[in-house]
Amino acid sequence: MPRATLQSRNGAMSLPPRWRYDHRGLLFGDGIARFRDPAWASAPLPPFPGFVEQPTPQSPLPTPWTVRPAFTDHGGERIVRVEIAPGTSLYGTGEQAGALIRNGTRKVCWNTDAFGYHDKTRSLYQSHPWVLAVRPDGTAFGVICETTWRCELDLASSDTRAILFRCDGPSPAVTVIEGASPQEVVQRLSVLTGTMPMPPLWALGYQQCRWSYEPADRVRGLAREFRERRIPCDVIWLDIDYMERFRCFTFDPDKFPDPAGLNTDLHAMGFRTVWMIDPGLAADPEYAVYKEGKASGRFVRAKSHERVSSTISDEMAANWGLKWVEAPRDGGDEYYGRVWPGACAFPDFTKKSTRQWWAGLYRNYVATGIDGVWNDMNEPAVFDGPHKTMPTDNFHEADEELGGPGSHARYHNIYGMEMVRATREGIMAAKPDVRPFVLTRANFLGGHRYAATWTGDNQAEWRHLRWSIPMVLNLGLSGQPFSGPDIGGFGNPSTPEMFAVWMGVGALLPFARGHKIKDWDGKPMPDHEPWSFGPIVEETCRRALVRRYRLLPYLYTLFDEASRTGMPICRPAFFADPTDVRLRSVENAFLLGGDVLVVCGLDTLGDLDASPSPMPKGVWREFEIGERGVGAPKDGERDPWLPRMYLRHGAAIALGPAMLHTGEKPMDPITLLASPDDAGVARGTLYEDSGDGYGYTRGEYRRSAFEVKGDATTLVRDRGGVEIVTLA
Ligand code: NBV
Repeated sequence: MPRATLQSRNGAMSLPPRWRYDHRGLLFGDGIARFRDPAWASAPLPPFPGFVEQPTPQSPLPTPWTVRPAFTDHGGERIVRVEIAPGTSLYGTGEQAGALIRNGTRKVCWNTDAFGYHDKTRSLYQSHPWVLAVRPDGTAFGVICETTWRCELDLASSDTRAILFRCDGPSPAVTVIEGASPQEVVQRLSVLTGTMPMPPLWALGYQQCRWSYEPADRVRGLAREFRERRIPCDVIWLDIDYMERFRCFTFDPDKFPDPAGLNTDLHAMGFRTVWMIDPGLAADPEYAVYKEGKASGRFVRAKSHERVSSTISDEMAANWGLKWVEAPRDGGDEYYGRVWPGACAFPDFTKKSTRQWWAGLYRNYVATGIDGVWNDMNEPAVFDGPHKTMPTDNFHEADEELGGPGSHARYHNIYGMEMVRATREGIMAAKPDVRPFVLTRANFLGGHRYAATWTGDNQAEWRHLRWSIPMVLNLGLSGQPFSGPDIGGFGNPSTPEMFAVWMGVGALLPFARGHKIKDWDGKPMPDHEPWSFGPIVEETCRRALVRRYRLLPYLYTLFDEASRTGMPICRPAFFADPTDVRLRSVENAFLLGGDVLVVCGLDTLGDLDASPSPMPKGVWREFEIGERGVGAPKDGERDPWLPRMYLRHGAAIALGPAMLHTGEKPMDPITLLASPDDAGVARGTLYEDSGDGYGYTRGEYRRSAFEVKGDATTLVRDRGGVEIVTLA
């Protein structure tokens, strides 16, 4: 029985609590058990929206079962305590800036528009009430606190021998996942929360964004410049300014008079386009989408109308040329919060009928040739709402599937997830033959089923560049394999060196997109394209992206693995050997899949004082990928700004040819890069399909496990042939 005292939210200490244990616990699958607070055992268990389906019990717990959560109430909160052995390393917790290892940190699951965030910021854009614990011997377990309410993950309590969850709302059920390794636990997590559906191949290409590329001819010019400069790029992004007065699903008639024509022109140059849609709909009776939503009662309702002063002042708004819409006076209990257009109403995505209505709005919109959708501000962010969102007593009509009607306090954390669920369904219905691509800022555990993500509004600072890696890694350990930072940093101008290094790292993360804020210090932000910093940085960016594009066959194989098994695409270095405790805090290096180790020099990451990080044991052979050549880098030929890449002993990976976009040519010829083991053999896997559509779900794919020995390989190619490069 733990004796530790508890610290409540306001910091006050109290007497040791009386802990309650669920002595029954039930097994829900291999190594997966669920526990309930005995004091709440007679209350019906609400569905947990993080799960693909609500799991059904299979049998009582096996003995021994070591991880048993304890429950108590304290200071108006429900508290769950899970004991950890000394030397246990903690990870997961979703999206959070700072160190990879989460011991000693606190995080609050409460989706927040966190512009200017840093490592002490408790709440970012997404909520993952999930902790992965790796024991000193390399075995692991994970804990899901099944709540959508505000919940603190306290890994820094005076009671350091435990993971604590402090939750609002009813006492949550707790699922514990046991595994022989962290890999096994993460894969078991995906049994419950699902896996990422296979994205289209183009979404693995480099993507260029800016708040905002406008008007349409600037977008065309940008596309031409990528091709003329021979810098690989697949996607151009359209941020909010393409809309007519920030009305979602509209196009500014002056700046974007012919969106279909723009999409056609970009497609002809081999680009795809992703366009932004926010949840806030201008409460303007003249605006068709709002009118339709109002007439059919689609919006979140208000109880009180608590207002705080707007984070975007009238003066800032005037500078940006915003003309606020005033809240209608006859709106009844419809909730209005101020976002870009002024007073906005917010669809209640917790209802299926509203999601269907929202999905339907995409039909004409994507018919203009839009390839993907970016849902931003979906925490939801509200400029004049308490804590930058809507009041917690707002009311959602939620379907029983999510738990039935309830307050915003209950549904806040899944608002963004339910929005992207609807968006995804809308694009799929509008374009049934292609795979949808949705990017979201807000999300919840399990939301990787609907959308990829980026790490929000980071800054052009060295520490933000460093945090890019652990942020992507912990998202991967929390079920979201498809993420990346704004390359170059969103806020502040980047320096040339920082931009080059960031491109080098970002090109090896799952989602690779450069993005930049509009203004800085009251002035328009200078350009941040790969060529904006002169020829030396441009050449580094080209080399970084050539690496990514030539790695695509391997990267796509990792996406296939993630979509089947839940294994992250980028994995922490300790995945190479979970028993090697030296690797537990390594965050300047990461594994791309199981075979490639990416190491960023700490000095290049701007951390001049740090001591060098350990490498995983065994032989890791360094390699470089150039436009034509592949092999061990020669001294003096390395680009000092780019991370080094190493191949695992006994592994072989498939590389494709250099290309300017994924649709330019087939992935042939294939180059097999091999790092033979002591017997002279290297092994690998290659997944191939048509890169889009659903043929792969009907068996139209090839997954080849292959071997390389000397000049011979078992990989069979129909066309193009295979070249073998062996690292000595
Ligand atoms: O739509 C403008 C920006 C966007 O560029 C950024 O990536 C988002 O995180 N958006 C936030 C709204 C304004 C933030 C100040």
